[in-house]
Amino acid sequence: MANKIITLDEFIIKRQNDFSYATGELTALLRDIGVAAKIVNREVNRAGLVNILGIHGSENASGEDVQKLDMYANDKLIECLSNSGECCGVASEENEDYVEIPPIASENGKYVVLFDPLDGSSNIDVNVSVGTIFSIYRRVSDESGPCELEDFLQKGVEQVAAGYVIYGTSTILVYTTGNGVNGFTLDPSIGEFCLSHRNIQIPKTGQYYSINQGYYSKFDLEMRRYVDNCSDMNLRLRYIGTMVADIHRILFQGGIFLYPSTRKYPDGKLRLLYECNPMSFIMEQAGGKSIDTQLQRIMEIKPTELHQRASIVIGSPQMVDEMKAFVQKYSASNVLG
Ligand code: AHM
Ligand code: MG
Repeated sequence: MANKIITLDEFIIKRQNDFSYATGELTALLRDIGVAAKIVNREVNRAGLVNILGIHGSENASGEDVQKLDMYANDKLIECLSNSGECCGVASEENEDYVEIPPIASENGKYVVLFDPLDGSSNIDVNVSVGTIFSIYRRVSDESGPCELEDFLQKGVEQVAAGYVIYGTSTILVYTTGNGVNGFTLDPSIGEFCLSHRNIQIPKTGQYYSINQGYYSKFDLEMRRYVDNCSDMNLRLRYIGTMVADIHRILFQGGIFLYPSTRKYPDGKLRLLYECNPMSFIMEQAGGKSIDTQLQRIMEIKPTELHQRASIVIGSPQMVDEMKAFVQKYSASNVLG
């Protein structure tokens, strides 16, 4: 007998009890994100037709303004998250400041959602995978009023859910609520995300390393030595330039992804709140590890601003431990001369 298909909506409802508040609020939020992901997916798949339908910033055939895809994704997420009344505010990589969401039926939402609407935007125009990353926190400010900055500046360990969508050869949504990680593949024929990867576990070690090696001369000495070591060990280098896609590979096949500090980005390039924390929550829930190049656990960093950047080393637990030991040993031998 064929396996029964479990849709994302069914799964979210079934697993509602995994979540400590278990009131259905988070369920509604995750469903909103699922809807936004389907809409963004449709547009990403039409991106190649942009020259027929009109170029960004111009008018399309129907006389409407054609938006840049990342702004389109941004607007759709905000629109969908405003629907259920569970969310009192959102912060996005595309917006300077956070956006308050007005209450529905005069009840303020209990959650805030942070996201990178379209990660890997340099890959959009060339038909290479892009993604959406999201992170959900329970608000800490008084529920009788609008959301406040402190709701967004929480440590990654406070996340109640996080996930990503990869718009690749197929579209997959992966998420966690702190009880393991599951993946859902979009079946375009029925327009539903269907459970395809149950309880994802990252291999303890792997053959891949992923870093923009073009910046080699701009890395710190320890990082250059570490990269040399990866090459000496005959690890395979893979770098797509979309964090979601590079980490997706590593999650399934094992390996390590690094975006260290460079001369241009002394604190790293990737955003702590929109990229590093959610991907770290997923990775840790799948048995992996995630630290910065100061060897601090990413999810324990206290954010001080919305667009804060962080360096990141994330992936198979053994490989992150080896990287840490390598850097510690190398820095110690430098001190000793
Ligand atoms: P974006 O959110 O503006 O797309 O930037 C983030 C992306 C990541 O997806 C990726 O890992 C990184 O930037 C690539 O940067 P670089 O081109 O410096 O290697
Ligand atoms: Mg990004």
